[in-house]
Amino acid sequence: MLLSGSIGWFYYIYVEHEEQLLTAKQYEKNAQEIRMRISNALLLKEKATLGMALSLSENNDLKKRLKEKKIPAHYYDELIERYKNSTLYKNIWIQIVDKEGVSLYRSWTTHYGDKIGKIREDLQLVQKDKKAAYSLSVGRYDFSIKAMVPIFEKQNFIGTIELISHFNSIDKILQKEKIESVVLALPKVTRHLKYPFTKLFVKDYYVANLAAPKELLNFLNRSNIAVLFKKSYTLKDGYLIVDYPLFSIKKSVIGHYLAFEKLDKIANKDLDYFESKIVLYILITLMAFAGLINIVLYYILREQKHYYKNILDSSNNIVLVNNKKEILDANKTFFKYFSSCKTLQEFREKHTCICNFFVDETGYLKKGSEAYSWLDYLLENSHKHHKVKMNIEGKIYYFAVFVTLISEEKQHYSVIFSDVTHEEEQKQELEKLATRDALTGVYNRRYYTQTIEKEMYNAKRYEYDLSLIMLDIDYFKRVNDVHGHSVGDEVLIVYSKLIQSNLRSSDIFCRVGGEEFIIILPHTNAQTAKKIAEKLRTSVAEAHKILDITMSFGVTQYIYGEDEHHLDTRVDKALYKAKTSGRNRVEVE
Ligand code: GH3
Ligand code: MG
Ligand code: MG
Repeated sequence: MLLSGSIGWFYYIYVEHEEQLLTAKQYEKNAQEIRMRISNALLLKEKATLGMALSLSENNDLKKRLKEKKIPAHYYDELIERYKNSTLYKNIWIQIVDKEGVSLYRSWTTHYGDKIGKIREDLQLVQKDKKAAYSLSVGRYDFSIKAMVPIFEKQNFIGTIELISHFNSIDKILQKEKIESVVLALPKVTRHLKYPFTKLFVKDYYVANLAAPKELLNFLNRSNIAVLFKKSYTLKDGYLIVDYPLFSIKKSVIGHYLAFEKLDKIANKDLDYFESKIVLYILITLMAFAGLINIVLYYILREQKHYYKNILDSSNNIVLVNNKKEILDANKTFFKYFSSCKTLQEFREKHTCICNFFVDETGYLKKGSEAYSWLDYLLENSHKHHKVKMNIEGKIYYFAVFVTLISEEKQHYSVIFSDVTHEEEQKQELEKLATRDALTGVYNRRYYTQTIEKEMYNAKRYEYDLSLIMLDIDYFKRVNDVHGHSVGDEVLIVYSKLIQSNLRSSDIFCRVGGEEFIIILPHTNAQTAKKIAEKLRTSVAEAHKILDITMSFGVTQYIYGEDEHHLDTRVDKALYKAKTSGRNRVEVE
């Protein structure tokens, strides 16, 4: 009694505790990943801007003008344009500062002549050390990423060139992963701003990224912001909020990169981890229990049969004593499940084997044949863990099964079935969450990536055609802008239903981005896929649901042996072609 009570208690405490621990671990893992992304994006940007600043610092005309302390407004526009065209960075600004720290030229304004060196400690340091550096800092105009390079003429220090870029591009990189950003400058530096570039503020904090979503700014206005900086991550308003402190060149915190990831996106809990923990726990309890049974049976089986019966009856698990042919004994719990039978005798008369209740499904124990039964299989694979799905009187149960030999001579075994229905259902729910998109219910990007790989492998191996259709709503941004985000969401839901209803059961429909979808079509060539896409296109264009919308479609067929990247690029290209040649079209590549 005491034993099974404590096992049951241990069970619930353990699993519940594990679940909480798991969720916390998952959040921590996501938070770390996000911080890594921010850090990488910043580093890349800093290095690139530094490279550009270095090349500019060698410009002779610039040196000459710097010495003369006269650079006309917009003088370097053309040069900057050239940089923009030949690099990935479309938003760069330059500032040229003389050796006294006076700004002589700013590419974004005609204001100059102020002593910027006074408020910018990063600039002071470069002027003093005469070494190139990159930093994050707040000046009169913005909180941004800066690369500063000292300029020399014949060994003499004559000034500094500074290349500036914004957090916007980093924000964009993160957005691709569905992570929203709000970049804040602390109040103590925000006060340096005279002409704030974004004109966005929350409380006394300057917002340094133009695309900071309004709803998040409203949320921050309502929140105690400083609390967010104290924790590795915060869960609030359906978001996982991750803080990445931004340091000045002197290593003091001057701002914070706050990343927001929707919690429903993180439904992808680490299933394997979850499962292995449950199984481990089951194995430990069952082994302990089975071991105990062995000992009990060994010593007192004959003399004190009632004693061992008591122990077994008090267990929450079904405990059976079997030989290879039939059940010889069963504890009370057995009759809780098989309640239509009052005695073992009755059960044996009605059912030849408990295995008749097994549901034959992959991942679960099978009934086997007379020559090689489920019990044989269990005995031969006792090092593995086993689960069985049973349909008992119309109700589905899942059990972990454990078998142990109790008498070699008689070939008696004890078989324990431990009910794990709750855990299995929870796992299945998690699995569903992990593969389905929360808004539309269609498969998500994670599922797409897993599936396309498998489909490509099978198509090549069994030599069948495989095609992809990529679709994207036309001018969807306008829908959001004009009618609001919730109408946009509604459109996504209704139209993905419409698409799904037009597909065959073998087609796999996935939402791979905001309003981008991919359909995997096994056993389909490009010609047929094009016809299907054309059918989808007309049914969308003629649906008139919520709003009149159209979609553009890209179609491509898998070429045996190519990798996923090539396939994705081609279907993307086809979609791009459909977009650029007028939208509401199907294009094949
Ligand atoms: P195009 O014809 O070139 O595709 O134009 P577009 O306006 O559709 O351009 P784009 O594909 O770049 O726009 C995607 C927009 O989709 C941006 C974003 O506001 C919106 N969006 C992305 N995900 C969601 C979502 O889950 N809900 C809503 N309502 N809007 C979303
Ligand atoms: Mg679009
Ligand atoms: Mg799009």
